[in-house]
Amino acid sequence: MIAPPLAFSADVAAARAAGAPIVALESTIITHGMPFPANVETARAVEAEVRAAGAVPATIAVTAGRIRVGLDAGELDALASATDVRKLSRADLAVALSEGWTGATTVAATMICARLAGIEVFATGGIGGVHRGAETSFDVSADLSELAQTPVTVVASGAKAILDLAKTLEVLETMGVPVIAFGQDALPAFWSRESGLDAPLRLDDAGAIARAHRMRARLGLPGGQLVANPIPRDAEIPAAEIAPHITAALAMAEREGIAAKAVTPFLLSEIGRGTEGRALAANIALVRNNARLAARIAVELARG
Ligand code: PSU
Repeated sequence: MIAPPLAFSADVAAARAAGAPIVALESTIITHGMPFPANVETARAVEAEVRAAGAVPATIAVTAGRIRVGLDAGELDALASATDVRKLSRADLAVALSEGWTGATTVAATMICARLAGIEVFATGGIGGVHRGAETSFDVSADLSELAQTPVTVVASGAKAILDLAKTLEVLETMGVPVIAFGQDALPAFWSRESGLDAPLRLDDAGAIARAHRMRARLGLPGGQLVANPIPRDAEIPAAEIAPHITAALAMAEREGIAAKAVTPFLLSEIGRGTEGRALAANIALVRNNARLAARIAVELARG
């Protein structure tokens, strides 16, 4: 088999050689999820959280026909300020590489790249899922089927609350994806700690999550785990408070005919505007918190 086109940063290459803990980070949140310069400041802060917890961050993106695993500060700046970066999911990855495009990886594509790079844990903000109205639009994120087939533990604050969370949970259950709430029974809802739904599973420490990850491998089960980590209390926007902003943004997306890959970035940006930046501040706090937990899980996995 010809090796996949991976290019490791010096840091990540050294961590791999030493068997040190590594946490994968995605790049769509940088290019399509947050405005400049908050995006690059957040990317740097998230990497710092991973390092502070004793692991090495590996931000993943695609440039010049290669999967970049680990970006240096200059590369991170360039990606964050570029305006022509494509959003790459599973379906786009091979074409983007064979055509030499510059692309940011979604949760699905980052999971694929992390597995190729031998990285078992990945932190993000919120996964994609079943969009509201999916019964007519059929808009279901490829993140869900990726969780069912690629063995990476993904730490997120649940699925984004712009989605239909009940349908998202149903699809994950059908596909056999463990949805594990961290430290509480409730499924978190991205900007809010509670969604009104309970998560099917709950674990209370990083070691237990690492043991469950290893057990899936021993059982020969394909796919990963979704760890649903609630946003820190002091950064939370209660569900009732964010709900009208979500409704308004969804109505505007409908009026403007926003579809497919453009939906999530449009909604995040509109909700950011509607809440005068509070939603963005919450998004930053939750992704940093997820990076901390992912690093603790990576440290436990590296212990063996
Ligand atoms: N988490 C965030 N912001 C984001 C994302 C995650 O806090 O923008 C990105 C991830 O890359 C995820 C994508 O895969 O949103 C979901 O997009 P879609 O709904 O089009 O599948």
